[in-house]
Amino acid sequence: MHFDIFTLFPEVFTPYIAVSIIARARERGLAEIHLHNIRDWATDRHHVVDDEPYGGGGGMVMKPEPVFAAVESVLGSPPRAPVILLTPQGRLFTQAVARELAAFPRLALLCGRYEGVDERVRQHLVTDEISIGDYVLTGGELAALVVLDAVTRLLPGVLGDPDAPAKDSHANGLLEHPHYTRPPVFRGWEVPEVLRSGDHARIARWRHEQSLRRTWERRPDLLARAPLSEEDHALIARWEAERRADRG
Ligand code: 6GU
Repeated sequence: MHFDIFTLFPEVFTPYIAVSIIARARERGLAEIHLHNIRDWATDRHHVVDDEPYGGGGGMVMKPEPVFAAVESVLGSPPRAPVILLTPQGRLFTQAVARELAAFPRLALLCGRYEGVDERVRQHLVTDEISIGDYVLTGGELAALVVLDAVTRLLPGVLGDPDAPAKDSHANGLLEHPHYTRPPVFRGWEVPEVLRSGDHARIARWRHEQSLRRTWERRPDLLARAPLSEEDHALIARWEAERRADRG
């Protein structure tokens, strides 16, 4: 995967992409990350990249010329990759969107700043708009890092265990089961017996049930879309009955 990141703050990305799984993906040639400072394409003496909004109202808007010049000089005109604007007005980023993006050979991530980006950038340059949640950040940089991270770890060969993405929270529409490691007893708190039993079928059943229970308790909104078996539905019906009984 080839990422082109367009930003006014490339230095934000450098430390994160230099460590851990992203760094390893780059070293192995599985991910290429190119940072482009939009300010480098401002042609005036002071390299101005923002201006006041037409119609007034305060705040600053990113000018269209440097953004178009940056993206078109790197990706051609029209751009030969999806151009994704990170904005709180975009479609919500989910694991399904991460999987969708991981299928492209190349992606451009455009980080908005200030109060916004000139509308002509959205209309005539951008092909997709993504938000990472219903809250407001000061710019798209953190959102671009979120997208970069979530997509990179899905690329074939990036994670040591090729089955790892299938086990992630959200991969099957459910949250993950609890995890434990040594010691078997910590401050008197024991690791559940089933996990030390060596009975793989029992462990798999326990994990699935925990995963279902957690999702039911914490994120019931996810259950509506998760692929559930007859047994899952029966378990949930039992928990709901218990809950009603508890509430008397
Ligand atoms: Cl992509 N950008 C900004 N500025 N704020 C956000 C966001 C993006 N996603 C959630 N909040």
